[in-house]
Amino acid sequence: VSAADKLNMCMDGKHQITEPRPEGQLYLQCSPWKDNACCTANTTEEAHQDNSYLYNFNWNHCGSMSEKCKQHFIQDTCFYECSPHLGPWIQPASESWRKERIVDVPLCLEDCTSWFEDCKNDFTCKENWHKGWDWSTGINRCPRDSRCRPWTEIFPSAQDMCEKIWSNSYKYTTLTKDSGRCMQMWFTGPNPNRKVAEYYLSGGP
Ligand code: FOL
Repeated sequence: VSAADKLNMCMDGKHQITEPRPEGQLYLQCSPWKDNACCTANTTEEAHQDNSYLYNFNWNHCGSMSEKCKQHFIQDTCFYECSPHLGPWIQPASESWRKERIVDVPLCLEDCTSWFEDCKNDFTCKENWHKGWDWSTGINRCPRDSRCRPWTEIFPSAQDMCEKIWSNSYKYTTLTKDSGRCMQMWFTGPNPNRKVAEYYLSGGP
């Protein structure tokens, strides 16, 4: 894949489309990606549902997740499914459900810390949400050996959460949005992440 292509491409995941395209109807929290996206309108509607068909993933595996926490997981889903500027961080994946994944995407400090702050009073049972669930009922439940515990016992810091929850999809950074050198999960207006990808493709720090 050439550098020019890496600037605007979709990962070969479970739901992403082959090439980015405008999609006028993206739902609610995913609407910032409407001018150029790797997701469909259907995917973005599903992203806002509990136990959606995307991954049958149950946010409420330790009692119901707080609304403010859930908003960040919805935003993460929008970012993961819709982003056309993840090229520099796309790697082959070893899971059965996707051919490619993202690794070490430098996440802006504000997005990681606000996510952690809004979830830190919730409960969970696992630090890696990609693997090791009990799927016997069709949605993920905590396995017998993983009890529900306060969020901060599983994730002592924002860094732990952002990096570990999706097996290092994200890298924690102290870079702020105004740096132009970190990826933003939350933005309004034109996608600021294109320039960030451009920076990393042209050699980075
Ligand atoms: N968000 C971000 N930023 N990065 C991601 O990689 C990501 N991935 C998902 C959602 N948002 C993301 C997908 N989540 C399973 C669990 C979670 C999941 C997708 C699939 C799952 O089926 N886990 C099985 C193992 C399956 C396998 O590896 O073959 C399990 O053991 O629990």
